[in-house]
Amino acid sequence: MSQTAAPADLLGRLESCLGRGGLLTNADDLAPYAVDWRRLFPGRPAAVARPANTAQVAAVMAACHAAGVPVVPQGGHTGLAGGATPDASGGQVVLSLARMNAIRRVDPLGLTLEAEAGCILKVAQDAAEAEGRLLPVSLAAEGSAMLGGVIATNAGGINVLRYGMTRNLVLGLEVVLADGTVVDGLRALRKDNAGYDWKQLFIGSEGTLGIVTAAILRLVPRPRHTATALLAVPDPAAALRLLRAAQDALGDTIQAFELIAGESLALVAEHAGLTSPIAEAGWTVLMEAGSSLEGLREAVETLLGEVLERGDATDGVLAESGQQAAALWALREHITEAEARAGKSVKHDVSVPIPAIPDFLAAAGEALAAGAPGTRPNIFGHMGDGNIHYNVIIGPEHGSEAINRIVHDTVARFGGSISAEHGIGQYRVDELVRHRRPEEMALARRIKDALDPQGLLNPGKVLRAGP
Ligand code: 2HG
Ligand code: ZN
Repeated sequence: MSQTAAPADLLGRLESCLGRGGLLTNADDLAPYAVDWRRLFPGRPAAVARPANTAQVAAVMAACHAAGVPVVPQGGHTGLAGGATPDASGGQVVLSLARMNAIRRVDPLGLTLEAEAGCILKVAQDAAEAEGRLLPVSLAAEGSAMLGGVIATNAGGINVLRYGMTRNLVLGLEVVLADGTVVDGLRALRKDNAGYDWKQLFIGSEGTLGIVTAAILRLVPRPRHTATALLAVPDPAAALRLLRAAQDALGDTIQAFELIAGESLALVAEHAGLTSPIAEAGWTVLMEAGSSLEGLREAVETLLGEVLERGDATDGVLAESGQQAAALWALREHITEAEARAGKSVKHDVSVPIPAIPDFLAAAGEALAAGAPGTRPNIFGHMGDGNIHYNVIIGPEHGSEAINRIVHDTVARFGGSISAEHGIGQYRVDELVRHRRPEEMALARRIKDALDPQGLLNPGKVLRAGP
């Protein structure tokens, strides 16, 4: 639906249900909600609704539904696919969940945390930590990302190989539907096989099927010991041999296994001023294991000795303290920012079956060199999950669509996905159509039509706008 302005009586109605400060309409106030942090997806909201509780979200949705006005839900604004910004019509209402930020309960024995959608991920992590527990969703944007967005995008991050995607951590969910109906599924149950597990529909739907207002998340016992190591490896195949050896030696204590290209560390050195403590290498692995049992460090030391001996790693450092571990992670966490400073880049958040990673990387490199000479790949990601951020820094002569196609077509050859963790947003809508089977797209459309028959929920995200 492409309206050009929200009707004035709708804005009056929203103001009366949200109270003073709950509705923003003047241009200066709207500006921060109009564009994503990378400033790639600018839009123009008609207004920004800032409800303070679920009843107000329901009232906003009911009013917009009655007026036929689209709603774009927004959390911490840290997404990379333009999923939370309005279009430029001036006819969409942004629904910010930022005021709904309460942590309602942490249960250290039942291992659950209940919080509202606007709660910042880091705040929720800290609340779990205060009880000796771990909320195991960890990503670079955790200081700003909000739980509602983390759930709506089924966020991934660095600990997926041990704990799964956000989807695996949501026990209960409360959502508001397009017409304002509140569906309360806030059950703190590990096992709940009663009927359809409908919450899974909303997790990862990027606000196109309903608004996440609160959730109960699964916590885990916080491992008492952590071992973090940075290793130089000769090539991605050696990194996979290292992964296999780490799986054999450390089992599921491995909680992060990140691959970083030499070029990525060079960008971090150049643009963020952080340098790696180990010798320059074509590829680097940052791995971390955690356990409450004694002997973890010794097991990691033995593993490192063996892989260095075999030549699967050529240099390495095992952090001696939490501070050193944080310094190793800082190298990884600054890649996105360093890339942004290096110029224009085209992001690819792809996954392939783990054993195929070396061949995929070689094939993508060849395809880019042939199809888009002069581009500079910035390759890093969650190798332990098969998820590579195959970003490409481009010059003015390069077109981003052509580069998307080159990388995504290579991904398709290896049976991969065009989005492992960032989602589709508006950025990948057309590529999704190219890469998913028509039956899968038709099924998605039937689900969308059933839950949002007027197409008012975040139109143009995930699926093309309109019927
Ligand atoms: C990460 O793994 C994030 O750091 C961001 O998913 C990736 O900047 C990117 O492309
Ligand atoms: Zn990532």
